[in-house]
Amino acid sequence: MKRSALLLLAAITAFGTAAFAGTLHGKVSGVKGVSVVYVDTIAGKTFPAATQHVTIDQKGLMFMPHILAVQQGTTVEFLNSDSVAHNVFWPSISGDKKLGHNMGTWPQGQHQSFKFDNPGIVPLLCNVHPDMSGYLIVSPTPYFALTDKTGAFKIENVPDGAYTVTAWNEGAKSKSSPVKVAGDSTADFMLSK
Ligand SMILES: [Cu+2]
Repeated sequence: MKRSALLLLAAITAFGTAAFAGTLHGKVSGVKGVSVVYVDTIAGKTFPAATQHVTIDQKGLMFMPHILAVQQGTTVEFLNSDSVAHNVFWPSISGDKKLGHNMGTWPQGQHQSFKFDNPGIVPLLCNVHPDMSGYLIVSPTPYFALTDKTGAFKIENVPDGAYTVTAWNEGAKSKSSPVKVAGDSTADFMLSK
């Protein structure tokens, strides 16, 4: 009797860990180019600190990549690969000017690092070259993805639950929607200016 109860408990536990997460996929439409989709802040939930470093290059008078998404707390290394000096600054994060910052200006082959502890949309600019722009999306959760050029996205391994999911595109207003994840789930977004 006791042994069968233990076996049942083991079976439930094994089934539970396998079943309580899924892939969230869908499509962002109404816009051109790459969009970013991320699960917004989850009340009462924290995540292991992001230890990964990522690089944004300034090459050919462009930010490369033009759009990058990272988890909150990630350190970004801003590299200059051009023969001219570049600057990196952002006037705000998600419109909050208090979070604006100027990294300074540096020559070819050098880089400067910044740890992004505040989530939000970081519009990257260079005050030497007004035509240069890039976007860093700092996601408050590890559940984020870039879309492909058709707008399709896939966020893997999202635990079952009710979330607010936000879709961002540089040419449109961001949109946030309540999304219920139960195993493999879908969420579609229609963005407009
Ligand atoms: Cu520049």
